[in-house]
Amino acid sequence: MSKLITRRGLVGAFAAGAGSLLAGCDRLGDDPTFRKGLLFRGDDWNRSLQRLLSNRDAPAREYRPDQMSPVFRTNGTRDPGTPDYAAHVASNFVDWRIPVDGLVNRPTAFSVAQLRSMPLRAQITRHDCVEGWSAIGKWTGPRLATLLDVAGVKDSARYIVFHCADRLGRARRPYYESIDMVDALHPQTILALALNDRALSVGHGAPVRLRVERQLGYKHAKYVQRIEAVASLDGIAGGKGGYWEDVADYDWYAGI
Ligand SMILES: Nc1nc2c(c(=O)[nH]1)N[C@H]1C(S)=C(S)[C@@H](COP(=O)(O)O)O[C@H]1N2
Ligand SMILES: [Mo]
Repeated sequence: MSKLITRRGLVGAFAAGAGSLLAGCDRLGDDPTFRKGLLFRGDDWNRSLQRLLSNRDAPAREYRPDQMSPVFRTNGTRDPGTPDYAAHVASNFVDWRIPVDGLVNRPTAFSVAQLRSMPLRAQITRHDCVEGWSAIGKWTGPRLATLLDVAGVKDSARYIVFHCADRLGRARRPYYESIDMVDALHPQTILALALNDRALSVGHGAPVRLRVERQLGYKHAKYVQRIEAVASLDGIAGGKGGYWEDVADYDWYAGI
């Protein structure tokens, strides 16, 4: 979270002018977070200002089909490699279920078929990995917001955590990632079922992976097997909100 924290100084400096900025900004009127009145709730004040100043609602750039990369490489885990995952591959993920739980009113487990039957969004975006490569591809899937709506995410939820089916490193720690509600509800945040019009390959995170455009590659959790709404990241694994955040001190907010 270092970026959020380091921006606080900046945010404070702009606070005096924020009232007039807010008044002139109709765009906020459409936003569920703002409608719920979160904006003026003490602790969220800085976060909301930070969002306003950095324009966190802005869409990521989308590209034309002719700009798509001929090859989209894979990175990190290329196959979770467990007997359980192999069985799901063999049965084409018919029994794969993604529970959405934690701070929700109606915990719900979604099958891949259910996700496929939701309104789907397709977006051609650029993936940027910290290791120094990028690729442009077309991702298709339902918005995360749709699932959160079905499950009835509570107002007390501040983060959405993605628990993955793979384990990494010598310690075999499970991969996981998390995002805040600004990114969770963003229209381009989807649970991708397909890359370039084909069902996700094992290498790219079959059957379901997160796309959180405007953040770096490691935030895009592959092999999503559980989605949890939480008020704090403290109790989860190393407490820093993601596998790489825990083991290598990567920034939690990996904005591009
Ligand atoms: N579950 C899981 N998700 C993951 C990773 C991983 O190792 N495990 N690697 C991350 C990194 S660093 C990148 S760059 C992208 C790579 O996605 P791709 O293999 O589809 O190109 O996945 C991200 N999501
Ligand atoms: Mo990456």
